[in-house]
Amino acid sequence: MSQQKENKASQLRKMFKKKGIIRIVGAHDGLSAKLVEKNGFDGVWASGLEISTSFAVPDANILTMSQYLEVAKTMNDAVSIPIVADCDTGYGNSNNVMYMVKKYESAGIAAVVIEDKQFPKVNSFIPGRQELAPLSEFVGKILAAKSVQEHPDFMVIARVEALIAGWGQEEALRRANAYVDAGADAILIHSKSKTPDEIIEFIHAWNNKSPLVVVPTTYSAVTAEELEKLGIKMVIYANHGIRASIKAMDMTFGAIAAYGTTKPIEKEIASMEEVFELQGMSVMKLMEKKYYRPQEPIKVIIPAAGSYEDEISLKDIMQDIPMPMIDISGKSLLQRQQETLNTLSIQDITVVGGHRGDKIQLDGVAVIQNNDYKNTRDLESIMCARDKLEGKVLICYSDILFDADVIDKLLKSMADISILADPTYVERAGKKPDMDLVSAENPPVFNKRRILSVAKTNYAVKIGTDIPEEQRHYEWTGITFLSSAGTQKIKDWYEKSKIKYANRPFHTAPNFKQASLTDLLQEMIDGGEKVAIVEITSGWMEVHTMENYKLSCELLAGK
Ligand code: SPV
Ligand code: MG
Repeated sequence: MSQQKENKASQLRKMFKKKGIIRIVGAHDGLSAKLVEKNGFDGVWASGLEISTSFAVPDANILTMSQYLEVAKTMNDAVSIPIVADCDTGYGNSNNVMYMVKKYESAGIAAVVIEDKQFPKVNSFIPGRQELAPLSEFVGKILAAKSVQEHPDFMVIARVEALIAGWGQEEALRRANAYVDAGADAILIHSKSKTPDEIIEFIHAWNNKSPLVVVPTTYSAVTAEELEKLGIKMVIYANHGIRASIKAMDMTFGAIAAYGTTKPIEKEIASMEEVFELQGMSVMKLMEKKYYRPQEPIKVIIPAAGSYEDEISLKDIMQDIPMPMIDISGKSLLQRQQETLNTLSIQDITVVGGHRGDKIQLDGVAVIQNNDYKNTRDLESIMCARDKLEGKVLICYSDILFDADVIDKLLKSMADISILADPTYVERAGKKPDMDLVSAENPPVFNKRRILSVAKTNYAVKIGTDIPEEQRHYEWTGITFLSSAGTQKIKDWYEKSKIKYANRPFHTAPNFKQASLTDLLQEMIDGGEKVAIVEITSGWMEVHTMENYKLSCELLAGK
């Protein structure tokens, strides 16, 4: 846990107790508040005028309390300096004031300022309708506000609008006195005069009865130093942020409209680096290094070295084209595989070529050559991509088309080694003698033509082309998923078996060099490793024969 930070109300209180003037600046969102802090000011004024303007509505209580509060909260979250919130008249009567104080204080706002005008107020610089509330009513609001605050350092500042409304010095003093007597922590004496004269007159008469706050919007020539000398405790530059941004945006948009390009104004506006810095991107990056544990990326290995010489129907097309590059209705098979994998955020794809491997090319796909492809089969091709056999790996044959959801289902498997298998092979069995089949610990449950997935994890007992008829439960799709531990196991068993079976038949292979992945998996199963079956009944097809090829072209036409 981070160290307990000082309450912002206490932070502000300390400033009020210390010597020197407090300077705060108006803002209307997290960004403008951050710029106030960046420039070294003591606090942020959550200005009613700025917030209203940012919504493009008049500063006349058009927005609701919760809208103002939401923005004040955003500002408070964006900065480490205190927020002094402009709460207009308190959004109603004393009941509304009590609710407002509770909400603002619990949101971490250091102080609220309420003004003694009638609800709904209008901005003090709008001529006409500057109606003051009766003194006693406003005293009631201050008493109400002070009665509900939780922390003694939270401040309620009373804003006297008598000079704005033209009621004169005497009324201003009468009110200020009454408000401080009711418990106000400071008085904001507001003026729309072009000079500070009436403020100075008030200060002298006030005689430091409580801290004074001013908003020198109309008497802007006065300096903070002069105000400090006069005894002012806090000065609010109330609306300069929004006015500056209006001008900057308007000029920028006008220039873009006029030039038809943003080039001439690029140097006039904040760079993207400044934008990122203000967002807190550099802090986020630091935190990311510390805490972010990204999902381990999945690598894909596609063994694609074979020439399909034994597949008479494809022999002609395959003579000059490797399987990954075969065109399926306008896109190569590999591109279709890549697009599907990319939808699952899988980008790291390596193809191991052999026969016409020079022709395998696709942006974003790495290609490795199995130079001994004529004497080897897919296991050796997979091992050519040894560098990629690290962490989570998906191994997929080059002649398989698949839907993203079946891969997604496979990737959810918690087993170290998982194969994607289809039990509906029964209907297609017999058509292809070299079909890779799987015999399972728990055969799939058939009820007429409906199939139930076996609920618990099912494991392969046998895998390969040589499974006796009565034990054939699934067709293997040619797709395998390995966890990090699974990848390590594959490598370990490969090395072990290579020595053990050198120049000897290896399951269905006449020798180890000509082994398939299924031979290695069978060796592993026999040695006690678990190969989990992830069952699917659709969402994949192989492009293994001319018949398959034509069907895939038909199915994917226009896609
Ligand atoms: C505000 O910023 O909303 C104020 C100060 O109330 S002023 O607009 O100067 O009255
Ligand atoms: Mg205001």
